[in-house]
Amino acid sequence: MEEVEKAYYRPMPCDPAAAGALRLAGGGLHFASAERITRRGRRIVPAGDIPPDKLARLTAPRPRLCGLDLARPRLMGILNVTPDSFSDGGLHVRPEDALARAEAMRAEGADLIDIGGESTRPGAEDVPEAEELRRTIPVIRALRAAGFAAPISIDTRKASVARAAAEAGADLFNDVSALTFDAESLAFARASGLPVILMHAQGDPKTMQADPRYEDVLLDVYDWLEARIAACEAAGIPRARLMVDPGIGFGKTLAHNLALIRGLSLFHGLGCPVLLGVSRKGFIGALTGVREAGQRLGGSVAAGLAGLDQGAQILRVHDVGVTKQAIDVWLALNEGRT
Ligand code: HH2
Repeated sequence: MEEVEKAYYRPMPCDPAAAGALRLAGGGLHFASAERITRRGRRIVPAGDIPPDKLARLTAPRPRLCGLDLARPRLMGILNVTPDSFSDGGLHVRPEDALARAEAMRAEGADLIDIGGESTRPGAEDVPEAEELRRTIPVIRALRAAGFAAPISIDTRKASVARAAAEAGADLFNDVSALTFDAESLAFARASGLPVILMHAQGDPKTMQADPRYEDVLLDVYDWLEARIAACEAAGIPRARLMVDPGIGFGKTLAHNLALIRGLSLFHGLGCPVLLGVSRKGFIGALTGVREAGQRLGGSVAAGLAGLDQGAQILRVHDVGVTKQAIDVWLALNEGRT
């Protein structure tokens, strides 16, 4: 019997008044057609041609995340408490500085804060567990002690760090290894009940940019995330608790990163909220020649809005205030769509 080729459907956002327009993931964007993609080619089909189970995944409203309605875009402010992160390393190492930064991002419009104690920039070395705990936990404790009310996510690949962070008051587990780095992570994620961000990466930070290769980056990343969701479900973590992220810059060339951003709406087919992290990243430097990460604001905003055009529910950013301003204008221009 001839093997049936797997088909993927990328919803193509359109005017809400278009004939047959459906809401994308219960949010403000609509689609009336989709790109039907196989490993042999692509063609555009009406939304009515999408198989019902796949259409249901694309249209179902996403559950609230830590109380946040994901029908409109949300901002995750980055707080790296590391000496060596690629753009904000060393700035917020003391808990009082981290606290001030978190409060400032909140005031600028961050809906949640992502705290990381290990740089995962290309070439970064692993950080020992004790050191990562020492960097992150006092900051989370200080934030909660100060009455910081927004959700906090812990950006870590280690179950022990995620556990201690949750005990200190973190609400979300953001794992750039999608629960593959630490054998304990699946079990911890299940038992804790925390929402989890599953991010795609090829290889580990030390070597991931050496020579990344894919057959078709968009479809390969989709398949990988789909398999990670299946592994989570098999371990007792419901899909309703998961978010997905294509992992811009994690084992990807410039062409790979661009293909993932252009095709981002494909990932709604996984039935989970989509998070995009483009802020200040190397691909912006590669495109523009801007070497200083802190000077990549224009490119970060442009790439972030491209993600919103594809229905991304969460943007992970360093520059909260300016991105919030851009989102507010984007929302007004899309009025009736959002
Ligand atoms: N990017 C970085 C770290 N964590 N988490 C998710 N879910 N998505 C991302 O794109 C992502 C992430 C890398 O950026 P940054 O935290 O700014 O730098 P560093 O790893 O050097 O601390």
